[in-house]
Amino acid sequence: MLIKRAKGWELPESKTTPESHYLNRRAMVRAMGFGAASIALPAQLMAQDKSADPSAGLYPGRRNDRYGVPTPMTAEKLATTYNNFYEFGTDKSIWRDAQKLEVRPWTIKVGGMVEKPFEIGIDDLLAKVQLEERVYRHRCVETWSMIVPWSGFPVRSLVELCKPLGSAKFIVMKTLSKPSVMREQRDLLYPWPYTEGLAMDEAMNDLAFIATGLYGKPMPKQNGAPLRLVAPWKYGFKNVKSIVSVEFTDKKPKTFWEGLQSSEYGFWANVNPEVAHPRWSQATEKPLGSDQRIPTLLYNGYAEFVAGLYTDRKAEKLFM
Ligand SMILES: Nc1nc2c(c(=O)[nH]1)N[C@H]1C(S)=C(S)[C@@H](COP(=O)(O)O)O[C@H]1N2
Ligand SMILES: [Mo]
Repeated sequence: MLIKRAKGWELPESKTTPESHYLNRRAMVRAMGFGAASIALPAQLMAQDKSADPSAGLYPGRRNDRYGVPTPMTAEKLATTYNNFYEFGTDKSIWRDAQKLEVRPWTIKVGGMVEKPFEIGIDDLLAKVQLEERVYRHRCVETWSMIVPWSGFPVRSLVELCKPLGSAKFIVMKTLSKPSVMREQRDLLYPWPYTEGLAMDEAMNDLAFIATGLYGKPMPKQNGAPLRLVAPWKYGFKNVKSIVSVEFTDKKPKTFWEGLQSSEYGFWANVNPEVAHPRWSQATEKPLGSDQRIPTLLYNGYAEFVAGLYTDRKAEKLFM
């Protein structure tokens, strides 16, 4: 997203090749404090790794096909090693650094225009919702795309738990602030913390999802553990990761990317192949792992579910 390095989104595919499983395993072994000898015991390691996350047994959620099951699914290895998570760095290969993020205990603060502000731990939240799995398209504004199975629950379930006032018009979500681990947060040129939001009717739409898992497992840290937004009809930057704050307001929030470059990134950010980014076309996209570009679809292929949200908003910049 390329403020400092205008051509970063054009990285040749050779530079975006994912790390091998071998490296992945090594990082895990190191993280767990075992020596090289343990590499011979992957099954045992996997077992220990699972028990390390108290929510591991909840995954995968039960598959919900109502919004389609797009294909082909992106390889797990690619989706978990090619990431945008600027808190850890501005290139795509932050997955190793992101392992330093501690996701337990994890508390989400609920406030703003609600009946009563409160805090809730991630495992208490997971106990209050019904997890399901949805296979969604993801379209980054930089023109790469993927299709992945998220586990999680509708944003609507979160809203209902939060009990916003009837006068609330937007839900705003923010990422953790932790410059000691999220090193890029020391760069004060960025309007940290990463902030995103939805209008209330968007948040209540069936498609709007809070993902807590990916590929049938708890959310990898690099993908936004322990919970992140997924609004698949919008450009990927709406999908704020590692959420610690949920607020309700009657004023349109200023989002992270708007704060950085409001001429290029807006609040609505709905996918539209006919509306170019000021610096590049949005007509096509490159699925991760593919050499071929494919046409991009209006609302990223979800028009039948969401187009109605915008019929009375024609005056807004809906597609940036
Ligand atoms: N906190 C935070 N959330 C974020 C980002 C980020 O840099 N920081 N990048 C966004 C962008 S641009 C995209 S495309 C997606 C990428 O999600 P993925 O790494 O799981 O594919 O996360 C979004 N959420
Ligand atoms: Mo993105």
